Amino acid sequence: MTEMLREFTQVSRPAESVALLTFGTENDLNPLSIGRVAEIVEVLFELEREDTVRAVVLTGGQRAFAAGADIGEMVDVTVAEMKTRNQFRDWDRLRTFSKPLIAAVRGYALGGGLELALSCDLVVAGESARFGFPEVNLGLMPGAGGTQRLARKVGTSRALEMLWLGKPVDSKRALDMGLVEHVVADEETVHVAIEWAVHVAKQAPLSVRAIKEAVYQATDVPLGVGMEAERNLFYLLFATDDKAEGVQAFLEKRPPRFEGR
Ligand code: CO8
Repeated sequence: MTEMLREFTQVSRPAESVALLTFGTENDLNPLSIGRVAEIVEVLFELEREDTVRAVVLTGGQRAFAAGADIGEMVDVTVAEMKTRNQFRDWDRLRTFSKPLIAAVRGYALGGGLELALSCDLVVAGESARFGFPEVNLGLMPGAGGTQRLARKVGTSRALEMLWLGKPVDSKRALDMGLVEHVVADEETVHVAIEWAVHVAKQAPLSVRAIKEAVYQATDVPLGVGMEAERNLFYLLFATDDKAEGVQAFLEKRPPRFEGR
């Protein structure tokens, strides 16, 4: 059921507590202009504010998830203009999205398109998916976190291989190098991502959120600091109704009913 329609994005509810945000069109390359990224991020934060949404799937089209930034917006632009434009404000905001965000990628995920996929917590890829950072071919480099997230996810050498060669990798190689979590037939991609979202959405929301926060600390801070953060989040969960319900349900051998409190 479609609930809100905008220029570039569309939201539906394929299952209870799960929202599917589809952007672009099936057969377009879906280049990400600044306005398009702003729209995606704005819609995501509308979903962040909705209590009934516990997990979100983000997908593009069949030909492309997104083939990168809109190159047309980068012609004859000075450093000063780029800085004034401050297009990365939306990307920084995206980093604070607290609910589980799962990308379902078919076709090209290049440049800014791959950065968008890497901004998601998990990536389910269709067999047709092609992942790459071709910026080097334009005399550029990623600017929306691509070098950082890629290196964290696949290691520095594989990151350099992708970034320096500027050639896309197929879905099988992407799976082998840990760039994506799962590869399925194209027609199953969104469905499988939704299944994962449904599963996560059934878990205790405050646990899910705390786990996300703790896991991202793992790549940001020294081990001792990360462990302390984990412990504080662990203690905090003892203050939740969901922890009481989860433990009680286990003892009573029944499924838990988590309310996110
Ligand atoms: N931006 C604008 N237009 C594009 C883009 C793009 N990223 N990609 C393709 N197009 C246009 C082409 O110019 C062409 O236009 P026209 O029909 O007017 O000639 C049309 O789309 C179709 O393209 P092709 O004929 O090339 O289609 P193919 O199917 O032969 O090839 C490819 C598809 C492989 C995707 C090819 O188009 C390609 O290599 N595109 C460029 C991909 C690229 O370089 N992406 C990186 C862009 S830079 C970037 O993302 C930096 C990120 C910085 C911050 C993040 C911001 C979002």
